[in-house]
Amino acid sequence: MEYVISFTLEDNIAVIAIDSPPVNALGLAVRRGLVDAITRAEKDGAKAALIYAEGRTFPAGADIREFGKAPQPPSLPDVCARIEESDLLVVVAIHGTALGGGLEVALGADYRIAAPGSRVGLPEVLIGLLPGAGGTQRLPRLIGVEKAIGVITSGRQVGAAEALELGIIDRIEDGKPRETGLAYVREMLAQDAPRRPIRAMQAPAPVDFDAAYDAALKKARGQISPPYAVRGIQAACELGFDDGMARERALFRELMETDQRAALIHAFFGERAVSNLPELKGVAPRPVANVGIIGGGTMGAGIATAALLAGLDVVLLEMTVDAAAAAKARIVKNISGAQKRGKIDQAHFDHLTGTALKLSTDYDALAQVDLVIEAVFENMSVKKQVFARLDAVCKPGAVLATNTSYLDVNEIAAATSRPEDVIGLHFFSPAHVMKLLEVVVADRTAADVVATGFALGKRLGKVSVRAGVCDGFIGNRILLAYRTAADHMVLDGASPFQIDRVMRAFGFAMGPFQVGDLAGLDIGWATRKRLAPTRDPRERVPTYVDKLCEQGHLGQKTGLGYYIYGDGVPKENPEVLALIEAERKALGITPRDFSDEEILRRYMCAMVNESARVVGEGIARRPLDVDMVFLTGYGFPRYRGGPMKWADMDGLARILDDINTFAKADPYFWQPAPLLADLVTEGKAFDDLNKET
Ligand code: T1G
Repeated sequence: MEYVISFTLEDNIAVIAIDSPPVNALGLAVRRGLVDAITRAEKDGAKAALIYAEGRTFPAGADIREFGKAPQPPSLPDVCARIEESDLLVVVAIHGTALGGGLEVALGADYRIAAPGSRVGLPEVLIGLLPGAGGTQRLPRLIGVEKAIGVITSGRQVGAAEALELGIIDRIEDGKPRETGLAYVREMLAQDAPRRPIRAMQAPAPVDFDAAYDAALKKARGQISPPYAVRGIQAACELGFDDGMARERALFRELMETDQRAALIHAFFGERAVSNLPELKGVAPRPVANVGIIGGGTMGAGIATAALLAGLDVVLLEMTVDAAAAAKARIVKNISGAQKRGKIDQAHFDHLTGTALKLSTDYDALAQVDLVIEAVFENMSVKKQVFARLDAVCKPGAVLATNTSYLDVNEIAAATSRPEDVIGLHFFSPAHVMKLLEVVVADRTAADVVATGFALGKRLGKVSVRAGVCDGFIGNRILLAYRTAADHMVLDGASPFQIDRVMRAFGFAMGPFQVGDLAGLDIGWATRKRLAPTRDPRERVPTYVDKLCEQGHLGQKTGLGYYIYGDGVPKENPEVLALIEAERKALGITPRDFSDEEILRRYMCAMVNESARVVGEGIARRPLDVDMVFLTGYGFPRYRGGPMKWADMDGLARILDDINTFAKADPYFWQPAPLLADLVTEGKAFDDLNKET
C-alpha cells in the first residue's frame, strides 16, 4: 500500500493529510488510510481531527480509474459514514477543486473551511453517474432541495464565495490548508462547538419531484444521469437517512452499468489522452508569447479573442484601416461577452482590448511574432500569396499556421522556403467558444512545430487533435460522408425535416439540415462547385438546394433556407419539398418511405464507415481521436461517446452487415472501409486500437 495518508497528533487534534498526486483521488489506499486514521485518532484520545490534502487540490473525487473493476472496501459511503459517526469533532480544510467524492468526504465532517479560489461540486452526472457517497442525501439537508437539484443535476463547480453563501462551507480563510484548518479546529474546540452530523439534520422540504424529473430529462436530451439524480434527492425527502442512502446506492449501481457511463468516461479520458502523442515525448515546443493573425473576419477575430483571453499579445493584420477597425469591433464584442459573464474585470478588459491587441495593415508588423495564424479567404492562390509574404517578413523560427478547413497544407507550405515551420491549426467557429482544434501536420512539418501547435491548443483551453492532410482533415471529411447519405435519402423519398427530427432524437442538438442553415447553405454550395470538376460520375449529388442558394436563400443569415426563420420556432420551408419533388421527377425517382430506424442506420453507418477510413489511412491516429473531434466540434451527444465508441457498442459486425445491405443499391457510395472489415474478421473493436500507442 503506497504511503498516501499522514497522521500527526497536535495536542489533542489528529491532523490527517492526504497525499496522492495528481488530484488526491479517493482510490483504495486513500480510503483505507482515512478510515485507519480516524480509528487511530479515537484510540489516541484525540478530541478533534483535521482532514486536509497536500498538492494541488483536496480530493477531486473517487478514482475514476477504478470504475468497472470489482469494488474493494471500504467504499466511499462507508468512509463518509465513518467520519460522520466518529465522536471526534471533524474539520475539513478545502483547497483546489473538492469534487464528487471529495466534497462528499467533506460533507461527512462537522465543519468545512476553504481557501479563496477553491471550488466545490458534485460533477458525477457529467460522467454518467450520480453522487454515490451520500451527496444526494447530505447536500439537500444542508442547502435545501431546490439548490441541491441545481448543483447536482448540472454537475457545475461552485466557487468558494457561493459555497459559503449556500452553506456548503462555513468559512473562507487564506493560507495553507493545514494552518488555517488547525486554527479553525482550535477555535471550534475553544468554543466547545457542537458536532454537526448532517445525517441528523431534518429531512429537507420536498418539491414537485415529477416536475423536476421531467425538467431534468428534457434538458439532458436523452442522458439519464441528471433525472436519476433527482430521484436520489427525492429519497432524501421521503425516506429515512439510511434508506435514502440505500436508494442512492441502488441508483448509482444502476447507472454504473450503463453504456452512457462507459461512453462519458471514455470522453473524459479521451479528451486528455488525445493530445498525449508518443512522438512528441521530449520534444520541446517553441516559445510563444505573442501571435500574429491575418484576417479579422469571424474566424480571425474569434482566434484573436481566444489568444487574448489566454494571455497572449496579438497583432492582427487586415487589408484596410476600415477592415481592421471592423475586426477590432468584433474582438471587443467577443471580449465584452467574457466581461458580462464575470470572467474578467474592467481593468483586464481594458488591457486585452488596449495594450495586448495591435491592429495593422502592414506585414512588417508581424516581423517579431512567434507564431502567425492565417485566417483569410478559403482560396489556395490567396493563401499562397499570404504565406509567401510571411516567409519574407517573419523572423526565423516563427511558426506559420493556416486555419484552412480543408485545403492542402502541403501545397501551402510549398509556397514558403521553410515548410518545416508550416502547420495547420483548424479552429471551429466561434473560435473563442468551440473547444476543438485540429492540428494538421503536413509532410514536412517539424516535430517541435507540432509540439508548439499542441502547446498553443492547451494554452487556449482547446481539445487538440492531430490530423493528417486530406480534403476536410478529420471532421469535415466525415461530415461530407454522412451528409451525402442524408442527401441520398432525401432524393429517394425521405424529408429533410424527418432526418433532422431523427438525429435530434438521437441526441444531436440540431439535425444536419438545421446545421446547414446555421453555417450557411453557401458553404455546401461552394464545396459542391469545388469538387464538381473531379467528381466521379457515380456520385449522387442533389441540385435542389443549389436552386435555393441561387434564389439567395442561404439559411439563418438570410432568414430562409430549409427552415423559415422569423420570431419564435423556425418553421419547415414547404418550398424545399417542392424543389425536392421536382428533382426526383427529373431524375425519374419514385420516392419511397424511410422509417426513422433506417434513417438512423444509414446516417450512422456512413459516419462510422468514413471514420474507419480516416483512421485506416492514418489521417486520425486512433478511433478515440475521431470521437474527440465529434464530441467537441460537431455536437455529437457526449453520452454516446463519439462515432467509434457508439459503433463498438452497437456492434461492428451489425454495422458491416448494414453497409453490405445498402451497397446492393449503391455499391459506389457504400464501400466498406478496409479497417472496419478487418476488425470484424478479427472479432475486434475500434477501442482495441486505442490501447496501442
Ligand atoms: N480519478 C482519477 N484520475 C483523475 C480524476 C479522478 N477523479 N480527476 C482527474 N484525474 C487525472 C486526469 O486524468 C489527469 O491525469 C490528471 O488527474 C489531471 O487532471 C462516489 C463516484 C479535477 C478539475 O468527475 O474535473 O467521485 O492525464 O488534466 O485540467 O460520488 O481533472 O495527468 O494522467 O483534468 O487541472 C467525480 C474529474 C468522480 C472530477 C482538474 N469527480 N476531474 O482538471 O487537470 S466520480 C470528477 C476533473 C465520484 C462519488 C463518485 C479535473 C479537475 P493525467 P486534468 P485539470
